[in-house]
Amino acid sequence: MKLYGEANPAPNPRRVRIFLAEKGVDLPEIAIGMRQGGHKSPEHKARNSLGQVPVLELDCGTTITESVSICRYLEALHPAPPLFGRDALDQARIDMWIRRIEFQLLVPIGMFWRHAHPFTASLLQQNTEFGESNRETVRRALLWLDRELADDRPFLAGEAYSMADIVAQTTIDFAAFIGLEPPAEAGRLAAWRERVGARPSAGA
Ligand SMILES: N[C@@H](CCC(=O)N[C@@H](CS)C(=O)NCC(=O)O)C(=O)O
Repeated sequence: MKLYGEANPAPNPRRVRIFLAEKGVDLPEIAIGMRQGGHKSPEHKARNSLGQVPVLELDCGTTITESVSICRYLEALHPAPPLFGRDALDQARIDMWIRRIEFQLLVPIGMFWRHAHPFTASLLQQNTEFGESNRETVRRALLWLDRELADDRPFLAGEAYSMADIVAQTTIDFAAFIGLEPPAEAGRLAAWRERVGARPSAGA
């Protein structure tokens, strides 16, 4: 089994590294070299036609190309500790939070990154006005998330740390890296970030 990824701050490969660290599973990652365009090489596109990372390549040559799907596969191989839920309700809540973070937060963060950030300016035709408009969308989404944590539950989907926390942590850390820091008044979100950031897996 081979894992293709990229060093931080790339958020999606980091999801898999944090997941593996939480599981205590050693699966070294092969860095694809995004800055050199390695993810768009014919060799990598044969693994993932979208030219993205992470990719998990099985020994039979089959590839899994979505970070959450890779983690679900690894969860089946290494069930303990469970990071996708112990029972039906846990599983549904974790799935719900993964989808909410991806749609409410990751989409506008991605749009800001693609259309307003100087780093990506040479990679595509930017619409900076549209890109900048996502700054406010992200801010509102982070404040919404802060309100959602008002019941003081320790983790996003409830009492137990889960894949939902990994998705949110990597997304929000990336947002901060590109200049979209959570608003200062989002105190519950800050406390949650500190909690997940203190786990040894956060260094992955
Ligand atoms: N939904 C995919 C997204 C993967 C993704 O966008 N990866 C980024 C790196 S963090 C990438 O490869 N970007 C290059 C591109 O989209 O061309 C997943 O979760 O694995």
